Amino acid sequence: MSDPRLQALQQAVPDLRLKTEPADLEHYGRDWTRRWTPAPLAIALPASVEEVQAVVRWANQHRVAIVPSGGRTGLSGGAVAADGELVLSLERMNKVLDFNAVDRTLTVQPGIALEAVHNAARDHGLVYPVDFAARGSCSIGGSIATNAGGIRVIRYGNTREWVAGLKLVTGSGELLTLNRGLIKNSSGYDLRHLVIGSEGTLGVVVEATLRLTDPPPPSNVMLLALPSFDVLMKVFAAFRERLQLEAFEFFTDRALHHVLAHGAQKPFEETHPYYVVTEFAAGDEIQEAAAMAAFEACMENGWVSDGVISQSDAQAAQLWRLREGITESLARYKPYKNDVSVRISAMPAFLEETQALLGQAYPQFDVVWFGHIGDGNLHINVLQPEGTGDAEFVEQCGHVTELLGQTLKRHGGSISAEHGIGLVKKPYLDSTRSDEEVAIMRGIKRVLDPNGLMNPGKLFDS
Ligand code: 2HG
Ligand code: ZN
Repeated sequence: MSDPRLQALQQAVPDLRLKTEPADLEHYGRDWTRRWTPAPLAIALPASVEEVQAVVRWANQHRVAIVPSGGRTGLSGGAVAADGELVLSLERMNKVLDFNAVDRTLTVQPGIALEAVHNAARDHGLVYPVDFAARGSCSIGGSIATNAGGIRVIRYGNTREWVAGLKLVTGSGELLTLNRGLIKNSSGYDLRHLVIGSEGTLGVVVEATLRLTDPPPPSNVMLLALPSFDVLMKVFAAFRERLQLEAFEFFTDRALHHVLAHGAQKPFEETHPYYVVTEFAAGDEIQEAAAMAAFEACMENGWVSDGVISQSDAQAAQLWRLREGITESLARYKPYKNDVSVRISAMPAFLEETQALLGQAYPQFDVVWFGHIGDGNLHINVLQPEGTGDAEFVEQCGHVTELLGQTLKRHGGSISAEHGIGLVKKPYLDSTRSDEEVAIMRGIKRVLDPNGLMNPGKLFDS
């Protein structure tokens, strides 16, 4: 460790674990975006809040930028360290600190995986209902930093709804204890909510108190085949008005093609252009009859061409794999990702316009559509055509995102629904946020991070 700044850090915090091996810099310097070459200064792996504070104070003394780092499963480049930053990995701070049965809260360190939170809640007969495919690898701190959504937002809302308290080490090294697990707290600005979704630009989340809830009633999973795009919202309405939906997700035949190529089991003999996976409460005969009524209404109207309902947990998991396996099945193509949202009511017009626009501008692209229809959130993955170079592809995809941004502006949508802005969507933030809003965000950052050291260059340029 020849860098004098790192020597000073080790001296200031003798027990701090530091890594500087090239393989570590490579591993901790990137997230799932894979588009930037990792080049961090070093990796710090603190084991306590005090160590985090000491690292941040050192960073202020030496003006070293910090990239807070969880599971690095992000898809917007929010956890990339490609410019001599210190990666502050929270992976050693991964414990459950407290369970409170009366408050129904779980207090955890930020580096704990989402799945470990699920398991800890289940051990106490409760659930933490935020859920998505990266559950095994992502950290709770990262999910707070992006206000992650996932597959059950339609029923339970985003991460924001479930964070009852936070501890934050600010960019100047102060420790803030925000909201302390209170349900009601009408005492001015709720700084907790400012931190949620701030992508590590205001400080480091070092502890979270999460709300838990009752386990959901027994449910069924149904896979539906749809003949066309324009019936999608009709099918959604038919199911939502009859059933308590836990999830309502869609994907295209192209998405299914990739998941099947990745080892999933083919659901229907025939192929269909669109598919829906929906999960709903099905604990009794009334609910089961309602599900059948929804299905039959869709069949009679010609909105659904085929369907299968899960008969066991194993089959439910198999059906879910068709949707949840999409991201992994596309990973080897290094797809360019878009994660956009509009109000549910604007979805039909937005979908139609966007499909036409992309078809016209880039007919050669393999565009894989899927997402959380029930939340107005679409994922549009563009795969790099053979023969198109990296630089050309990124430029074309930038143009795709510009077109999307213009369409989103017309429909009042957002350029990032649940993945965050990070580096990938930074040039397009103005499609969703006004200049005045961004100026206010910059001002807030200056208050909490006066030297601009917390994840600089992510979300916006300081
Ligand atoms: C999902 O909904 C995730 O599966 C990932 O948000 C989406 O890979 C994507 O574009
Ligand atoms: Zn998603």
